[in-house]
Amino acid sequence: MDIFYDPRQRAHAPAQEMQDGAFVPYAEKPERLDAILAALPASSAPKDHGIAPIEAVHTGAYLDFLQTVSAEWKEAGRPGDALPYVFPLNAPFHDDFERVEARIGRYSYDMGTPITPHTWESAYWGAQTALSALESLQSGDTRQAFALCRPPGHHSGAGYCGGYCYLNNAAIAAEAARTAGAGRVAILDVDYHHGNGTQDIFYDRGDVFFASIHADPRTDYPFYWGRTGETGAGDGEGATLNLPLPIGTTIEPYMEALDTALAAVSRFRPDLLIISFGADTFERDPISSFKLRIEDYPRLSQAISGVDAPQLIVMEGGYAVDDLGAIVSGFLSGFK
Ligand code: SP5
Ligand code: ZN
Repeated sequence: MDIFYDPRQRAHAPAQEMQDGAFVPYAEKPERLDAILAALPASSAPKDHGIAPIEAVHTGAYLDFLQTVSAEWKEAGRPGDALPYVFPLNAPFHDDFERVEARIGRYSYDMGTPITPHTWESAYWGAQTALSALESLQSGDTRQAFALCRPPGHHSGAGYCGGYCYLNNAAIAAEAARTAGAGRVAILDVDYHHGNGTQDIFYDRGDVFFASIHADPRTDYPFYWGRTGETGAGDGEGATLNLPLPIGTTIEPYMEALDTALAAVSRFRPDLLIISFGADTFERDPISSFKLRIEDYPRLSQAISGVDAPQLIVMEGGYAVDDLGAIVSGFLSGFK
C-alpha cells in the first residue's frame, strides 16, 4: 500500500485546549505522527497540488482567516495560541470585525481548536498529503493508499474549524476526485466522533455519499450533529447515513453497524471510497469511550475491503499515543 506523509504536519503544536471546564494539555499532538510512522513501512512525500483543490471545498473568507489570525492575535498582544471565547449563535454573520476575538469566534465552533503560527503550514500539507494519496490511486496500479494526515479534518466544514480540525482532508480529496472525473464518491467515517464537517460539506449533494459510525451525540462530542434523522437534504436526501452507538460499544455491535454502513456504500456504487479513519474507538483512548481492541482493527479493514472501489484511507483522530502504531498498522494490514 502506498503511504504518504509530510513532516511539516508536525509544526502545528498547540499547548492546551479547553476540556470540561479546564485547560488541559493538547491531545492532538505531533507525537501521534511519530508513533504511527514508527510502525509503518517507508512513506512518500506529497506533491504540492496548490490551493485550488482546498478552495474547492473551503470558503475564501475562512481560508484567509486561517492564514492570518495567528499574526493578528500576536499583534493584538494576546497570550498563547489564538482561541475563541464568543460564538455567533443564531446571530447575523459579518466579516468586517476589528477585534481578533470576534473574527476567531466567527470561524470556530469550540474551544478545543487553537490556531498557532504553524497551523496553516501543517494543515496545508495535511491536505496535500490526502491529495497525493488520491493521485497515487488515480494512476491505477494500487487499490489502496494511506494518507497520514495531521491535523485531522473531519470536524472542519466549508467555513469553520473545530475538533482539532482546520482543513477537511477527506472532503478535499473527495471533491478533487469528482473534479478529476469520478462520478460518485463515498466517504465512510469510522472515527469515534461524528464527522460533522464532512457531513455539512456534502449534505445537499447526491454525488458524495457520507456514512458515519460514531458515539451517540446525546453523550459525546460534537453533540449537535450525527443523529439518525440526519439523512441529507435536496439532491442529497438519502446520501447521508448516521449510525450512532452507545458508550462502551465493543467489536461485535460495531461490526454490525459497519456491515450496515458498507451495504449502503455498496448500493451507492461509488467510483472511489474514502475512509476517514480514527484510532479513537480504541478501548484505552484517553478522550473516548468505545471498547475496540488492537486485534479488532484488521476485522474492520477486511470488511471495508469488500467494497468494489479504490480505497483512500485518511487519518483522523486517535490519542492513545503508545498504542497508535499497533492500531494503525493493524488496520492497514487487513486491506486486501
Ligand atoms: C478528530 C477528532 O477526533 N477530534 C476530536 C475532538 C474532541 N474534542 C473534545 C474532547 C472532549 C473530551 N471530553 C472527555 C474527557 C474525558 N476525560
Ligand atoms: Zn475523533
